[in-house]
Amino acid sequence: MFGRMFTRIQEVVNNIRFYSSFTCDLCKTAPCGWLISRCHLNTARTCCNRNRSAGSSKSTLQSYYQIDNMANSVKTFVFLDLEATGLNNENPKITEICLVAIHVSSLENSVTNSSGHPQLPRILDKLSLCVDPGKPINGIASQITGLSNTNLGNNEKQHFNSCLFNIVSEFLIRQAQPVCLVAHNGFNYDYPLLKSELQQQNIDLPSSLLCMDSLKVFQNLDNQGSNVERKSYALPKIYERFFGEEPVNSHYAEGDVLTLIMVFLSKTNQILETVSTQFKNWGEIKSMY
Ligand code: DCM
Ligand code: MG
Repeated sequence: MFGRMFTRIQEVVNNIRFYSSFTCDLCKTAPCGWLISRCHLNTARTCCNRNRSAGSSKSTLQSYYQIDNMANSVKTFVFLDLEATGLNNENPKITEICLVAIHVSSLENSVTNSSGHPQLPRILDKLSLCVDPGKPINGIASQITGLSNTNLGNNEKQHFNSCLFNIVSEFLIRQAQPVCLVAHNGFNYDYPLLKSELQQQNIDLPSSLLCMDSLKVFQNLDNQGSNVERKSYALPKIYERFFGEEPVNSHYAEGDVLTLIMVFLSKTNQILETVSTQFKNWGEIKSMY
């Protein structure tokens, strides 16, 4: 608790030093001391001149602090994994989605076993659904996920539709707020793919929804220290390094989510201390295609 607070104070001081050394990205004027700040979507460094001229000084700064505060006070992490028909360059469609919601208190107070490894907390809220992608699943994707056009078709699974969107939305709304999504390689794969599917339905999640990419988080944690060794940040590899064995049910959405929760638990404190510097807002995520 005090650790998080101290790190936060250090971040604020560093941000003030960092931003005061730049010109404003929007009005291009010289820096104006402590009032230079990130815009509310974290995409530009904006200063008080611009805010004043736009007549929105207070509200822009307020929304910056609101979102920053949200990232510092996340109450629920929703771990997410998607399976799909293929990789990015194949304009994939989702075949399976899994979300597991864990309250921050269960992450902070996780129990360790006799070998000192964290134990999975009792899963309270979980959503796992398969989807008919409406296009061929590539051979490798089908082999690793155990999902084929035949078994999804025989089981009469529905396409990704507004009904699925409502289920996901309601699942997120039920959680203690603010919620932060966590996906491994999420900024490159899961979030853009989900965004593409939502765009095809002309719907979207709230742009203020927070999201993190655990692959980036683990890379950044290593780069902060002296460890510059080149190593794989694939989810099974991180799991193996920490737990000394292969994860089970890799490439099944639920299996990958449970593996992700375990690797998160292996570094809970460090991750929680850096949420405010690692998150994006859903509004910043671009669709995959
Ligand atoms: N994928 C693929 N080929 C691979 C690895 C993954 O087509 N060699 C696709 C299909 C998977 C999706 O990416 O459903 C998500 O990968 P993962 O199971 O690692 O979450
Ligand atoms: Mg997966």
